[in-house]
Amino acid sequence: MSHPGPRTEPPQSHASRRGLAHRPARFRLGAICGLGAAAAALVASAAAAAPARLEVTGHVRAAPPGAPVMAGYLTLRNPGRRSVAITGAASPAFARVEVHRTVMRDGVARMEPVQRLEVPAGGTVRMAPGGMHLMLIRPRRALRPGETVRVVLRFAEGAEQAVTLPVRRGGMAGMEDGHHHDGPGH
Ligand SMILES: [Cu+2]
Repeated sequence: MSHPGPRTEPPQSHASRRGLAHRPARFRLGAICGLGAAAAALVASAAAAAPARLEVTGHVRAAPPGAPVMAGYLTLRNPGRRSVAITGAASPAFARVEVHRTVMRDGVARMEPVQRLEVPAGGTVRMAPGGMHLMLIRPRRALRPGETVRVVLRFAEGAEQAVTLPVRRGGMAGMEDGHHHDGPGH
């Protein structure tokens, strides 16, 4: 499995960026800033107003500066009576966030996206190196141990929950840490 990395960014995003530059700058910028603020407010209010579905602890593992990806590990406990499914995640500190799992295939460890992570009623799902993890793709700036990262988890029914994770140095580096894993030879 592969996810778009820095080298595989769809050409359309360059095209649309170029397209924007040709339109009336003042109007466009206003529209974009307005949209951004509205979207941020929506995320904030949704995360604040909705009761938390899961009890979440965890951390983001520190990576060398310049690393294109970082790995986060969550423990997700569902105290409710209904199963909760995570179908997406995002963070203001990263271009993209995906849920991945590391699997062995033909004797080779590979990572693949998890589209739907089910936390059963009364159950706990633990992410761990070599297994499930949050793949935090393209940090917007270097994150040092001691800093925190805000991650918003998106659930199947559309609700969201924000969690704040500390950046921590952690044990031995796994294959999730600090290097890109698209295609062969990377
Ligand atoms: Cu991964």
